[in-house]
Amino acid sequence: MMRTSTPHHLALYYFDSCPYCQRVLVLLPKWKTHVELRDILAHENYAQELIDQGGIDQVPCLRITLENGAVQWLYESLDIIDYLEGLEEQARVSA
Ligand SMILES: N[C@@H](CCC(=O)N[C@@H](CS)C(=O)NCC(=O)O)C(=O)O
Repeated sequence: MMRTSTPHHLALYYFDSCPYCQRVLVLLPKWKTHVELRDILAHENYAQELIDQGGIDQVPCLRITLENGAVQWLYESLDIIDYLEGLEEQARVSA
């Protein structure tokens, strides 16, 4: 298994009626990894930082803060799911 460095913080930019966001949202309860939810329709500042810092006005997007403070913006629902499943798997094997 490819090892992913453990993130310090995760935040999902989303809105409820987005079907691609729902793909990710429905899986979150079954995972131990904590993901902060950032609704871009409820909070304009989240929408703004997604565009300004992430670079693309598209949800879902996972903002990954690494232990060293570096920030990565991961777009595409299936890539986000793959990433989070990888973290879960890693947590399981190292438990
Ligand atoms: N292939 C993307 C599609 C995401 C997508 O189309 N999201 C819509 C909301 S449902 C969006 O943000 N559209 C705005 C845009 O693409 O500019 C995924 O699977 O995450």
